[in-house]
Order: sequence, then C-alpha cells, then structure tokens
Amino acid sequence: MPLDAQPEIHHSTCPHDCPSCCALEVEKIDSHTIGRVRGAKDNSYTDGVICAKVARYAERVHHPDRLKTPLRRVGEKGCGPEGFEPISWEDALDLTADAFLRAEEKYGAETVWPYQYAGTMGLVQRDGIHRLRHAKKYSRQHDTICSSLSNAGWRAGAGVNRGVDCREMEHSDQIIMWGGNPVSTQVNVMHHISQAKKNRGAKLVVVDPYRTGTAEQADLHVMLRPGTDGALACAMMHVMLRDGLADRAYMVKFTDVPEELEAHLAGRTPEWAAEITGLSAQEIVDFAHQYGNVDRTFLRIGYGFTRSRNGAANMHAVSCLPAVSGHWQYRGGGALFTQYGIYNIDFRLIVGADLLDRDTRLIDMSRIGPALTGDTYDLGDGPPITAMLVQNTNPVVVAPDSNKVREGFARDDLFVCVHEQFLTDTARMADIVLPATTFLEHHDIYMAGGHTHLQVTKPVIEPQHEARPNHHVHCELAKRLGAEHRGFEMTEWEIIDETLRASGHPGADEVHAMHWLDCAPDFSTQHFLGGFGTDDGKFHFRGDWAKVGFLEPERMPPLPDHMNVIDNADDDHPFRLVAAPARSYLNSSFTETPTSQKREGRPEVMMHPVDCAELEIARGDLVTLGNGQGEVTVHARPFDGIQRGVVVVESIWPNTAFAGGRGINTLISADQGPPLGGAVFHDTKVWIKLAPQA
Ligand SMILES: Nc1nc2c(c(=O)[nH]1)N[C@H]1C(S)=C(S)[C@@H](COP(=O)(O)OP(=O)(O)OC[C@H]3O[C@@H](n4cnc5c(=O)[nH]c(N)nc54)[C@H](O)[C@@H]3O)O[C@H]1N2
Ligand SMILES: Nc1nc2c(c(=O)[nH]1)N[C@H]1C(S)=C(S)[C@@H](COP(=O)(O)OP(=O)(O)OC[C@H]3O[C@@H](n4cnc5c(=O)[nH]c(N)nc54)[C@H](O)[C@@H]3O)O[C@H]1N2
Ligand code: SF4
Ligand SMILES: [Mo]
Repeated sequence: MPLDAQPEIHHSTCPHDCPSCCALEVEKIDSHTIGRVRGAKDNSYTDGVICAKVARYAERVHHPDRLKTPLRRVGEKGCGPEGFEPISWEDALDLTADAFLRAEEKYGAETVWPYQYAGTMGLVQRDGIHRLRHAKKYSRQHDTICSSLSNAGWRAGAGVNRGVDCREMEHSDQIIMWGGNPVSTQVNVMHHISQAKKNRGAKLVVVDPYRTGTAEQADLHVMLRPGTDGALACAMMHVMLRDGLADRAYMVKFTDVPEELEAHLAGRTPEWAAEITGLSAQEIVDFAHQYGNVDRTFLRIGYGFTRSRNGAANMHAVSCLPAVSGHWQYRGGGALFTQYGIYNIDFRLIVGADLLDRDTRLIDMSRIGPALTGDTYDLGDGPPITAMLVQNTNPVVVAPDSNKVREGFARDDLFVCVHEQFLTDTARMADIVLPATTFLEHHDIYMAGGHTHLQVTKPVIEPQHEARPNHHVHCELAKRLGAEHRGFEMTEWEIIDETLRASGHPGADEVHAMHWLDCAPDFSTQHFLGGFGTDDGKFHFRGDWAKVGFLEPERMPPLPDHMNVIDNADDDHPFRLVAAPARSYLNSSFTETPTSQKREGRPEVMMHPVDCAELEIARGDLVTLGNGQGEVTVHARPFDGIQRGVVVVESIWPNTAFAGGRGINTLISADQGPPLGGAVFHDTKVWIKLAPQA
C-alpha cells in the first residue's frame, strides 16, 4: 500500500461472548491483513467505544501461535505443540468421522457428545453443530455454563427476556449496576452511564462484593457478601413498603400478589439482612431510600451475582425491586437484564430442529468433569462418552471442577476432535485439532444481549493459513457420517438469508447493506406498560419456578427470599471465593495476546489486609487456596475494597499460569443451581495458607 493511501474500512461485529456485541469498523490493509479496529461511530449504542483488547485485534488474528493446519497428536494427551504433527484437512476429517462411526457402532449414537459454547456468538457458526447432533441423535447438551441461573430467575418474575433500552440512560437520574462489572465486561454500559452523569448529574450505585473498576467510579458502593443479594433486595422492599416508597397503585395494577408479598416481607428487616449480607442495617435503609426515592432509576442487572447455588432466587428477588417501586413507568427507569428476547429469531434451519429427538440423552455441560469420569447421575443408563467434537469453548480451563475435567479428557478410550484458533489447554488433550477462522474470516449473524441491534457480517480478509469456518466442519463431517439435512448443502449466506426472512426481518443482503437492524420495541413494550411476559401479564412475586426450570423447582422459595443453600464459610474453610472475570481477557480468550498478558500480570488473590495480617501473609507471597476439590496456588494481594472473609481471584487464566499448573476452577463445584442448573463460579468456601515460597 502506498504510504499516503488510506486503508479500506469494513463493517463487522465483535463475535465474543459479551453483551456489548459491538458494531465495528475494521481497517483492511490487504486481503490477508487487518490494521486497527474501532467502534462504529454511527451505531447509537456502540457510539465509537470498544474495549482495548478488541481494538488491538490484529494481535490475535495475526498471532504467530494461530493454528495453521490440522494436527494429529502423536505425543501424550496434554502435550505441547511438539507433540502434534500436521496432517491434511481430508485426513483429519476422515479420521474424526471414522472414530465417531466406530464409537457409535460399539455404544450407540449417544456415546458421541458434540460440545460447544459461545466462543463466537455468531448464530450460524455457533449453533450449526446442533444440526449435526440432531441428524445423528448424538447426546444433547444442556447449556448451563453462563446464563441458565440468571435466565430462570428473570423469567420467573417478568416472563420474558427483555427490558429497557440502555440508550434510555440519558434520561436516568440514577443507575444501579447490580452484580456485574461493566468496566471490565461490557465497556459500553459505562459510556452510557457517563453520558447520563454528564447530562443529568445521574448517580451510579454498584452492588458488588469487591471494589471493581466499576465500583471505583460509583457514588455508592454496596459491598455485600457473595450470594446474599436476595436478602438485600428483600430488606430494601421491606423498607420501601414500610416508609411509603412503594408504588401501591402500580403494584395493584401490574403485579400478582402485592399483599402476600408485603406480609411475607414483614419479617425481612434490615437487621435480618445485615446478619446475612455483612452490611450494616443503616447502609441497607439508606440504599433502600436512595433507590425508592428516585423515579428515573435504571437497574442494570449483571450475570455475575447469579453464579451461586441460589443465583436464580437472587435474580428473581432483585428483579422484584422495580415492580415494588414502580420505576418501570418512567422514562430512564425500570430494568434490563438482557434483550435476547426481542429478535424473534427462527433457529429451525440453523439447528436442524426438524431432526430433534427429545428422547436423546441431555447432559449438563457444566458437569463435563463428572460426566466424562462416568458419573451415572449425568450419564443415566446410557453409554459412556467416548467421542467428542469441541467447538467455541475451552472446558479444560473454564468448566467447574477442573481436576475431574482433566481426568476425563485424559481417558485413553475417549476420542476428541477440537476445532480452535489456538492450541488451548483443551486442544492439547485432543486427538485431532482443526484450525478455525475468526469472525474476520467468515460470515455470520449476531444478536446483542446488551442492546437491540441485529447485525450481519461478511469476511474482511481471507482465512489465515488453512483455517476453516465451523460450518465447513459441520458439512464435511455430515457427508462422511451420512448425516442428511438441507442445511448441510447450503452456504452460510443462504442460511443467514433464509433465517432472517423466516424471522420476519429483511434478508441478508439488505441487513448487511444497512450494517445493523435496530429491533428495539416501543417505549410501552420495553417498560411492560401493556403487561409483562407472563400468562396473566402481571409481574410475578410468586416466581413461576416450575415453568422456567425442571431441576427441583419445588426447592425454590415461593416468594423472594434469601435461599440459604450456598457454600457458607465454616471453621475449616473460613473464606468465600469469588472467581470474577479479568478485564483484559474474555473468558479464556486473549490469554495469548501480549498486551493482555502484560496488563494482567499474574494470577493473584485479593484479600482483606486484616485477614492477610492474621495469616502472616504479605504482598506477593505465594498462598494456597483449597477445599475438598483440590488446591490452587497464587500470589497474594492485600486489598481493602472487600469484606473480611471474602477473597477474589480474577480469571480465566490458562492452568499453566498458576504455580502447580492447577487453575482457579479446580476449586469450583460442579453442583447445579436450581431450578435449571447453572455453574456456581462465585459460590465456594476455601481455606487459605501460606505456601512454600518459590
Ligand atoms: N472462574 C470462572 N470461570 C468461568 C467464568 C467466570 O466468571 N469465572 N465464566 C463462565 C462463563 S460466563 C462462560 S460463558 C464460560 C466461557 O468459556 P469459553 O466457552 O471457553 O469462552 P471463550 O474463551 O469465550 O471461548 C472459547 C474458545 O472459542 C474459540 N473460538 C472463538 N471463535 C471461534 C470460532 O469461530 N470457531 C471455533 N471453532 N472456535 C472459536 C476461542 O479461540 C476460545 O479458545 O466460562 C465460564 N467460566
Ligand atoms: N473482560 C471480560 N469481559 C467479559 C468476560 C470476561 O471474562 N472478561 N466474560 C463475558 C461473559 S461470558 C459474560 S457472561 C459477561 C458477564 O458480564 P457481567 O454481567 O458484568 O457479569 P460478571 O462481570 O461476570 O460479573 C462479575 C461481577 O459480579 C460480582 N459478583 C460475584 N458474586 C456476586 C454476588 O453474589 N453478588 C453481587 N452483587 N455481585 C457478585 C463479581 O464480584 C464481579 O465484579 O461478560 C463478558 N465480558
Ligand atoms: S466490549 Fe465486548 S463486544 Fe465490545 S469489542 Fe469488547 S469484547 Fe467485543
Ligand atoms: Mo458467559
């Protein structure tokens, strides 16, 4: 390119598992090379703002460690790159299909478990694997690693996954960020909050067990113990009802059992909640008054606080707040958990729904450790899992109970094919590794959770090296496995086009030409002024647990409450661990890029200085955290933005980043949160002691 030439700018969409789903402008240097990535200025949600790690995406796309060719493992399971040798795509696909067919012949189709998650959020590349699954009647996957607890908790009250448009924050006088850390995990929320601060002097309140980057910017930080949000919300409602801050007319018109709720909450006093949350009763009263007094209060609800055994109950309790205050009625008021319910996407073609057989075995993905090590709770009376295709996820690092996950992947009788961009800890356990394209190298369609735009993208550059899209792998394996569906005969673009039209939207070319389609419902719908998404249109204080979950829904509290089923600290395990996301990583992605590594430094445990002093732990000391599941060694960081007895390790680092090679999820239980399952990443009791210093 001549020195004075401007690079071409191409529209794209960030595919990572992040509610922001940013509209991007990507500099194309040549057919194989990108330059800077910027947020689209003319998208009213992205508004030119993206996170630092994606602005430097060239580091990831052009990383020297990108997988270049298919590989066959010749070393031990878990070995490094030296234990793999390059093979052709034809051979890699043939070997994988042969292994699947042999496994099926021996044990039946359910012995094969296609395992996927949201490494890309593109609907075709993410979910097309289900078409192969259904066509072959392979084991099904219950998706629980991220949002089942939060979804169940929200829908138990509001009935449908949608809420107030974040762009409405410009009319808010107060924003409550409850149980999420958008400075790290969803930077655009902070952009809209700072606009509200600038325009209207809006206040920010953060509810989080530790002083996150978001809490640092808050006017008030409510620093509770993890897993106690239900208690806090109940006491707030008690105070609002007691002190005349509840909107009784709203409750009569829009909620199911206002009187029952009030009677039930009579015993949920600030003093009661103070015991549970570790806050003072006065802090709770003050927060309730501050919340109840401001009509235009936007409650932005995160995922983080739902990753506990009582996470669904806590979500439901928090979602009751605006139904008591009546904030839903005001511009800039109300709540948002996610907007995924607005797009009306018809997934049938993508997932091959016509081939779905509900009698095939369903396995909880968060219990991959127990499932791979033969737990009959997970396998039922079906066969062991002896063959897997893994796409868009890195379970050896990100799933609970990682010792068991590793033990499972290490089994000699398990064949694994991993389709990846990098040689992750999971890919290292594979028999066959296939190189995957990034979003800049394939087509897809995206819907956002944090805003209201549907986006369609085309490749900006050619596939790097021999990388191929997920859709290619689905179609090529289908051919070899005798799986038939018209979706395997179509291009991605044809699938996108047909899916959009079947969903009542314009076709692929049209949406692509517009860059995005804003699907925001009108004000009244967003604010549920015509009724909620429940059968009777009312908000349900009496949670619809049997409707939203099938795993012991009867265990759920009938009305909002503190559900005391968490892994409470005890004499042998005096600390509660929060394993929160790190700012410069996205789950396990970006752990390979130099600027992210540099910013994160090393895995550390943040703990209260008084706790450190009692255990004679100084800054930088190596300490070991342990419980019945295993032990993890990290460096200590005394930190006063946390209650005593609570500790935080930001993640998700590769296992090898820890002294001893055991990652943080070693300590996380594979227990299922009721009533729908869900991983409990922030619900862990541990002991801590000084480790031998390196
Ligand atoms: N300790 C702790 N653990 C957690 C969490 C936590 O907060 N704390 N959060 C949990 C949550 S919410 C989630 S969602 C999970 C997510 O965990 P993962 O599913 O592992 O998430 P990612 O790192 O986003 O993506 C996984 C892989 O997908 C690959 N990938 C990306 N695009 C493509 C593609 O187009 N094709 C293919 N074949 N591969 C692709 C990436 O290279 C990456 O290695 O982690 C969970 N684990
Ligand atoms: N940089 C970065 N961005 C990410 C990710 C990442 O790993 N890194 N992951 C992506 C994914 S997959 C998802 S699902 C989203 C999640 O995005 P968010 O909705 O923001 O949720 P988290 O950031 O997981 O929430 C973490 C926060 O929850 C707090 N928390 C933990 N337990 C409790 C509790 O009991 N009560 C309260 N009130 N707070 C609690 C933690 O201390 C932490 O600050 O982020 C996405 N974006
Ligand atoms: S904020 Fe989230 S969606 Fe936006 S660029 Fe960063 S990772 Fe992607
Ligand atoms: Mo997630």
